[in-house]
Amino acid sequence: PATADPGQLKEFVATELQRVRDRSFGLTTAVLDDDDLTRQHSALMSPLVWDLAHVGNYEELWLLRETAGLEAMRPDIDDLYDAFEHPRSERPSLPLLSPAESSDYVDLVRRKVLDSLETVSFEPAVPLLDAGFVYGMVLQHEHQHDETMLATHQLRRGPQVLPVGEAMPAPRAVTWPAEVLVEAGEFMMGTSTDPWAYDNERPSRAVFLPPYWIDTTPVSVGAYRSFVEDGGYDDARWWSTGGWEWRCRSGKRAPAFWFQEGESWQRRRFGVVEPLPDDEPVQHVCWFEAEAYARWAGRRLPSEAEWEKAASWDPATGTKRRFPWGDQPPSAEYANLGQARFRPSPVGSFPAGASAVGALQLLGDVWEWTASDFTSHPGFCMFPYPEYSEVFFGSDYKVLRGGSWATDPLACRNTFRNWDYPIRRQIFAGFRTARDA
Ligand code: AVJ
Ligand code: FE
Repeated sequence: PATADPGQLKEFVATELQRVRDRSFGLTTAVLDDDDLTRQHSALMSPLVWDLAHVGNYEELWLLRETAGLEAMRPDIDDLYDAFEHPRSERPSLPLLSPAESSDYVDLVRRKVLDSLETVSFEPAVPLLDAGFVYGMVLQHEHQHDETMLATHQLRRGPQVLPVGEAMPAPRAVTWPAEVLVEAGEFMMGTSTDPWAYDNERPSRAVFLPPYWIDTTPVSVGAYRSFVEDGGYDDARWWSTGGWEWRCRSGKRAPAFWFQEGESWQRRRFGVVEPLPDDEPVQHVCWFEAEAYARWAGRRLPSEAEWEKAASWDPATGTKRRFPWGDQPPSAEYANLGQARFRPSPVGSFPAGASAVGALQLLGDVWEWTASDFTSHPGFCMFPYPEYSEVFFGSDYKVLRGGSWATDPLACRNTFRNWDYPIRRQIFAGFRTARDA
């Protein structure tokens, strides 16, 4: 939020609540019939109607019960929409609300939220309300589920219902250096001041890193295709033990949604088949594939500290930026975010979005796998509930940074941490590589 004034903050919250809800309906009831909304398109994903009612239930929990002190509207449905009660694979067989009931439920919750927003006070002394934190949490939650719904759309078979976006012309022919140098030194990692940052991003602390080189842009489809065509998937040398196990068990030979027709490579994207665009960042690769590519290229994945320093640290001034280009909010000139195009932009786009060290496309386009496990950072303090991040800490999940073309500007920043299993390919994830200097 750009303001500390409570009146303006409320106006901002109300506008953003409307904007995210338009987005959610635009991915569900506005484009799909009841059968499509209630079916499970992949065992990895919830039926879309589950996501819709789940965001309403989460909003009710945090904004109506916890914040406004209201009674549960539908105590009978809480269990159905608790992500920890039922794994995704079970969700289609639950007695879920129908699409019409779900949309009525989320509407009713929302009307009560807007009523209570009028009288709520953003008390700095109440951590949930300080700077409207709990509203920011609910807004980001719905945007995160909208991105998950887009991944479900990508897995769905059937005719196209989403805009696929025009192919973008290649960016002006500037030849960027392949990599940029980040000098040795301390930087401030994480944040203690960003009002809507999650617990896992806090607190801000000094981290020393030796010098390293990091790719100027994410790895392109063309570069990744060279790895595929060089027999990369048949050569155990490039793969970690876990990665080779995944490769053999899964039988995968290329990123998800790629296929070959004769000599030419195609991909399927939101129900449309199109030639594989060599100049886009590669997406739909798992962590094991990213790691294998990096080894083949004689490089490695950056740690999340290396990623964050390259994105956020201005060595000239010794200050941290909220976004790679500075503290100004994202716009079309800086980054490809917010499902504006339904695809990544060509590598080398957005020169105005460069970080202080000259790296491009750190925010938007594709999430970037890092070498790091999703662990707590020193000084971590769980807030406001352990199931957002604390229960996922450990060595099961790998950290992704930066946000994709499907991530809303409200739900990303230089310190934001995403995570997933190293075998997952349904998210809009690619990577860039690094090496010691
Ligand atoms: C932060 C994207 C990993 O989707 O599992 C949604 C976000 N948390 N509902 C997820 C989340 C609770 C989370 N990620
Ligand atoms: Fe959720």
